[in-house]
Amino acid sequence: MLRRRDFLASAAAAAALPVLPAGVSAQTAASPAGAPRIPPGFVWGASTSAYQIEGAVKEGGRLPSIWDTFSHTPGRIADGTNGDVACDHYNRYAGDVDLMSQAGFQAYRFSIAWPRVMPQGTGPVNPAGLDFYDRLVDKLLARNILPMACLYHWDLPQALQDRGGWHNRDIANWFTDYARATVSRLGDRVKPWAMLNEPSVHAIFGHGFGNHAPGLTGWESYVRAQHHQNLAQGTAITALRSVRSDLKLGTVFSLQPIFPSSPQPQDVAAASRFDACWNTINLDPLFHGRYPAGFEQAFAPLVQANDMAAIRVPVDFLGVNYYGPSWIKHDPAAFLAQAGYGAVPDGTPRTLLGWPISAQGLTQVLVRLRDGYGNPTTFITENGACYEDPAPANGVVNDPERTAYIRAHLDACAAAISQGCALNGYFVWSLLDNFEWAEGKRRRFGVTHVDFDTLARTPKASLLYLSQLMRAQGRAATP
Ligand code: GCO
Repeated sequence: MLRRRDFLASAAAAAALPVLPAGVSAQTAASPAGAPRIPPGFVWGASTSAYQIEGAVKEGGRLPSIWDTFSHTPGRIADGTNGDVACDHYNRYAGDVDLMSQAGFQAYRFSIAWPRVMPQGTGPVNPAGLDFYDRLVDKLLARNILPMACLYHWDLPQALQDRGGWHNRDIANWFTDYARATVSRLGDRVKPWAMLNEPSVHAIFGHGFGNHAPGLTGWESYVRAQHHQNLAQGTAITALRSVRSDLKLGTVFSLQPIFPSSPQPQDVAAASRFDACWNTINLDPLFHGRYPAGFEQAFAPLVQANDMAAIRVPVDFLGVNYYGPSWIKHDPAAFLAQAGYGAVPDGTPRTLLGWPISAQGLTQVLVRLRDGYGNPTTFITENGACYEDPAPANGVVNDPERTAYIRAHLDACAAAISQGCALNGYFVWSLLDNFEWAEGKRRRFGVTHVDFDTLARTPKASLLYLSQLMRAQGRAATP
């Protein structure tokens, strides 16, 4: 566990390292001249998800989720690992909250594991499961960190998958019952609640490509999973409004600019279809009460009389997960509206996963929300990057590329705010190296290094950079 003195010692050591972007020293990083122009009142947070960090998959009455099943299926995870132990956050949460507090985070976005709270997915609540989140929330509040909970980050109880999962329309009610039980217990202390994490990504990868749990494939499967997530999200928001009046209810979408991989008309058209399937398949139903133009027919067999009204509900905030843009080409073999990943322009910087980097794209996404969706109150609920990190040395991991990535994206946040976008905060993905889904533990996104043998936590230079900024901004925010 990281103690305050160790943390400060690491910080001092890191300040001597050339970790900051060119022209920005450790001292100037936190100064008004060197820092992104983020206004006072901005919320600085860190983000995680349950299956990726908690471990303890058999403790406290938890039963398997679809990710337990999937990760234990040979060949599904690149390095053969699973989330059985992950970061053991279930048992080490107190140290992790201390770490956040020492770094200066003001908020923490985590997810609740449905299979802890309702192990069978429906029916009786498991008190021991909720007790864990009770302890976590109390610890956060004791450290003056605002909890933001997400009710679903892809870990569906396996028992519900066995009943059809997101293909079964009943899931709107199953999810709402689970949401109501969880919020009834924690809503006295947790106010911001996100319903779903990235429904389009869960539909595309989990129910279309099949490279994520539950490993289902094909267009029909994708459409069903997408519509029923939209419906569950709206139904739950409406139900939670009557649980308490002081809740802030929202949801989290992955949004990104989509570009055609060539000026050919068929690639331009494919990019537009992919944009619908990734971005507006979430945005249009929630904010406008309709599916994107050209997709109404595909969804028509599933949409019942009151569905679109149930989905179009007011939200108090929108969480935006942003990593980078995609370039798309026409691909007759692609299950997703014949749109597939195409060539990325030469010279485009990329992360270790090959994901193109464009900080400007983050500003574009927020401007799109401003112009097309009523400029909702937003938080960047995930932003971060995967790189090959060196081993810890002198109590720190030197990750200059991740630090530069974060800095550039904070500048993009500042640009969006200056253009009138209602952006209220930034949650870095992720607090900890974790179980990165199909990539397993070999791909790291953390601002804190986790040794998966000893489970020791070591700050990365990117965390120290953020810490400097947060402390400087925090001071600025305090009159
Ligand atoms: C997502 C998920 C996260 C991932 C992160 C990096 O955006 O895919 O919300 O759980 O770990 O994005 O891939």
